[in-house]
Amino acid sequence: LPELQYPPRLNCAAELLVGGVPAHVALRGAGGDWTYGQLQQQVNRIAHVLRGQLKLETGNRVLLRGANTPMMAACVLAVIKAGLIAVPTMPLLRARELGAIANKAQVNAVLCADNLRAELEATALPDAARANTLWFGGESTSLEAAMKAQPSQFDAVDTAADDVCLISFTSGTTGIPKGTMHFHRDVMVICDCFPRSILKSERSDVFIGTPPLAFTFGLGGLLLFPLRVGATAVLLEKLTPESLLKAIETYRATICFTAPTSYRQMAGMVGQFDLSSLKKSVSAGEALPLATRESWRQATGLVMIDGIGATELLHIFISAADGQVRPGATGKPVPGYQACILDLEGRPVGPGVIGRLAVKGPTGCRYLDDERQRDYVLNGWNLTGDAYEMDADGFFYYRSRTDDMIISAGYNIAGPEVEDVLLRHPAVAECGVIGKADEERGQIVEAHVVLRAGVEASVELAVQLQEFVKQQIAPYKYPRSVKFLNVLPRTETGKLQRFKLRTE
Ligand code: 3SK
Repeated sequence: LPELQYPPRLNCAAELLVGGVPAHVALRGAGGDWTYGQLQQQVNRIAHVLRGQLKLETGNRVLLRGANTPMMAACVLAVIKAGLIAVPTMPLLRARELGAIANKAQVNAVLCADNLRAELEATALPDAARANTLWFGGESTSLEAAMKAQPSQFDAVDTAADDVCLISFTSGTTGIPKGTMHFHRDVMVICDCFPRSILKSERSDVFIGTPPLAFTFGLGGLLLFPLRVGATAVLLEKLTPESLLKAIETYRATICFTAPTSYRQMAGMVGQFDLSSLKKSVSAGEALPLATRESWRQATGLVMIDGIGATELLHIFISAADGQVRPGATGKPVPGYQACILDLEGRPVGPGVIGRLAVKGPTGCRYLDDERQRDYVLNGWNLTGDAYEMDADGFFYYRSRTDDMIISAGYNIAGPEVEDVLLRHPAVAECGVIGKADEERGQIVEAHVVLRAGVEASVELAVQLQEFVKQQIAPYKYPRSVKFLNVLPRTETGKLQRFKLRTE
């Protein structure tokens, strides 16, 4: 088990920033490279602006907006090093959603990338936050201007290991945002669990990927984990599957973090790129279909490291790598965490029975002022909302979200199992499978399918897809209804919003 012992006074940003050799490159971005020494200085100058110019006080909250860039990373670290609480927000959020977050979190200041200015200006912010808004990343912006006059040394504010340093918002797959609070200790814990036991990252690694820093999957994978081992992180905006492959080649990246959909798309194009530097590919944010794992393996020779995490628990808590990977399973609890499967009454069930996943460990759910805390934590166990099954060897298999289990004519059908089959059909680019109310069967299986470029939707193709499913899994699981869409509704973090498919 990892040690996970931290001093009672701890500032996680300060702790992470001393991990790197000053001359070693910490961050690489479109605008150039920052060594650990330069990153430290930038962070210190921003911290001075926050405390000295904006007069923020320990525990104040700072809304952060920006795509993945070294400057955005420096802002997150500076807020925390200055004893304040970072409230990162997804770049694509609109004024309405931002206003709800800013008010719920009672933010006192905002650091916003210049290219996201319009939406922030349209947002109803608390008055103090409006007055304390600084812009960065543009031609002549107020944060960089203010930084020029600041010293490059800053003594980290003395915080307790269990002071909140991060409020991370999740809209989850249901659309109603919840703020999850995390301590300085929690940040160190996630750096010392998954990366040490499963990823086995080291100083020579170059991390790259797509999840936004505002999503804890990206914050960990593309900033905190690399800093903890003194490695390099590549932070790039607007990566597509193709430009991510190109960037892996250009930056000689060794570890990639992205979602299953992205791996699936990249698998079809890898031949055009030199990926010889890539050693590890981490998939999370959504369940990994076996078909995607296989096509990535065939295309690259790499065995993907799958993982399930949650904003509530900050990062990945079940995963596996190397010889521990069992096809179809997410893996085993990451050392430090425990997991079990509960029935509807909250009693543990044995191997082979589908139930609610419950997780306990060194991080856990602390919602900001939200009644849903009562539903998420039961006797110290976090109920993540996932339906899972465990085998006799302790491997955990994802079945569906608990509210996505389809019950049709008395059969329990997991939507992702049907999706996995459909994804193996050459015409299918993406799909989402849901239960649709039906008088006769209670629910029927309905598939929403996005076709590959150049494939025409037709009744004949729908029938072909139905037959394809019947041939591969129990015929009662086949989609009685097939709908063709141009695009699937997803959250900003890439999770499929099945509730939207139900109302289509
Ligand atoms: O929400 C998720 O799926 C997730 C995955 C990995 C790490 C962190 C998170 C929030």
